[in-house]
Amino acid sequence: MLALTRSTKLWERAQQVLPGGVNSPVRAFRAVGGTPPFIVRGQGAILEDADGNHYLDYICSWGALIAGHAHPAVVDAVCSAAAHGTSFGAPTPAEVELAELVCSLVPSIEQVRFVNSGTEATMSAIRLARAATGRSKIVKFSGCYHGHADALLATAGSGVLTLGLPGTPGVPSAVVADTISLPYNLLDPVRQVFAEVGEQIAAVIVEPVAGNIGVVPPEPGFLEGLRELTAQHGALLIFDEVITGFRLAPGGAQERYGIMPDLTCLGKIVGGGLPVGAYGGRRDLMSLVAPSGPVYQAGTLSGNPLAMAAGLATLRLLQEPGLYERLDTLSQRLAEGLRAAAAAASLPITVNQIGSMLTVFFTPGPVVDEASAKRSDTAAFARFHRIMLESGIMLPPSQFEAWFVSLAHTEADIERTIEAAGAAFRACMA
Ligand code: KE4
Repeated sequence: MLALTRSTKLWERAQQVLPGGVNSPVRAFRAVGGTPPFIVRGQGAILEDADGNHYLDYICSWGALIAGHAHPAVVDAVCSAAAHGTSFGAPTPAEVELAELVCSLVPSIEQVRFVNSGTEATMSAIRLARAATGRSKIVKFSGCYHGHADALLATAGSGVLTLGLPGTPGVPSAVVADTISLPYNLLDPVRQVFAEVGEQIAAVIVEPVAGNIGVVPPEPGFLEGLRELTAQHGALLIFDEVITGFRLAPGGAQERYGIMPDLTCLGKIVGGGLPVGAYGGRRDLMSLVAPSGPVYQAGTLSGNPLAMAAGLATLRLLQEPGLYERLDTLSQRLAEGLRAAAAAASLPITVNQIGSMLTVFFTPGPVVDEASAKRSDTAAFARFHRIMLESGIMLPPSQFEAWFVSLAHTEADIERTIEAAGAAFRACMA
């Protein structure tokens, strides 16, 4: 049994002063039960909690820490930047350097604007798409999560799906009236909607690989179909690559699948663990953003030197040849090992894995959209999560999230995880 004395005391204090004791719902362990360990430090792939327990980490700050925790290059860059001041509210060299690097890496991005979260990135991209097309309707996909901007909380994934929340309390129905939510991985409903109201659709926003249903890769032809339909009807295609950006390839999912969206949203890795989001795309679109154009969007701390330093250090680390192949190899081994361990325990699971992101669904599958993901046995997942935590392995506390492998994970970590999962699967079946 984990000793969580200090975490328990912190948890009691936290719930007095923070809603649900957290600053983001999924961290509260509501879906898996128990007291969330309070983390005091991370090093590489290892987290340490307030009671001195250590965990092999597959949350990786929900995907941001692809280089692992406290990577020396990132820490040095942030400390050096901090020594010269944390924010000036004025242009700085670092934001130009990071923007140039992002534009060189992401195929569709000719110009980029930094913001402070993935939510800000998608919210701004939607506003830009509506301004550029003069249209109001937005198509999204059930189970995909694009942050908590009002218009995008309809049938969202991640914490909304995890907690079974009605998607949009507090959001006036008028705000989501222009949001059309369709099943992921099906083109016919998209064709139907375009046939009916295509001239009113400003954009289709999609996670090119869904991470917030749990990991659900696009079926062959799905992304290509969205590209064709949006081009055919004068709507924009927005790739929300907050998770997949710089994870699935240097140029993200759009490089891996060879699809050019009109706008791309970024977050997580681009900030190296500090608060950075970004949206970018074709120059003719981005030139509409204030002050070069009329579409207003702003932010006091956007592009601040610390966050830019962390992002630059992280993206530069990812330039080393062979890193993405290593991440893919380790993650494929993990996925295969989990499948074999569950089969040995006669436990029907589905493991969806692509690049260094994966999810173990407690259902025979296949899992290709929100509806099939929701067939998962979330109680079994909760038992599995608890047993793995007791074994010193920190998994995302939700059936509907992605596990992430970082550059700090080793072959030995993967084998340890597979072995622990085998024991946990057997215990789940007992
Ligand atoms: P943030 O506003 O949390 O930086 O980004 C929102 C967002 C946008 N788009 C995608 C594809 C995302 O995955 C996210 C945020 N991801 C969740 C977990 N999958 C963040 C974890 C949390 O909410 O605490």
